[in-house]
Amino acid sequence: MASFPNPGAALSAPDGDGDGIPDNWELVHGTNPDAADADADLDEDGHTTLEEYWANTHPREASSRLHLQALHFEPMQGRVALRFFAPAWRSLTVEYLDALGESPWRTLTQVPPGPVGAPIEIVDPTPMRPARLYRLAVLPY
Ligand SMILES: [Ca+2]
Ligand SMILES: [Ca+2]
Ligand SMILES: [Ca+2]
Repeated sequence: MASFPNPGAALSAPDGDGDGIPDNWELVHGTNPDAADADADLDEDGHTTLEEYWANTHPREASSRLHLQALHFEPMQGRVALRFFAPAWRSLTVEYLDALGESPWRTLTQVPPGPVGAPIEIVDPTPMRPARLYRLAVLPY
């Protein structure tokens, strides 16, 4: 599960069509800076272009999307490993809940922004429970 907090008015780069995505990002990624098309999902990866901008993934490559894999390794003695691709220049937090409806989400770890996107694998130090929900949150930058 991935979530995308609204970066709101923090954006200062020019955004000619007012769709929340700066012109320069649209030009680099092949979307139209003159048409508000933030809701489009050009590569049909399940994420809108606005979500892809927040996650700094590519809106025209379906393999480029923010997603979280949970893995269970036997040698890890009941620990859960999480694998995801951290896009360049975005801060992420990995959060969890132990039951649906619990609140708020708790932080498992934070991933600081870096210049190069990189695959990340972390291990939840808590022994595996009957249920635990994880999500990736992209932080405003
Ligand atoms: Ca725009
Ligand atoms: Ca997409
Ligand atoms: Ca994509």
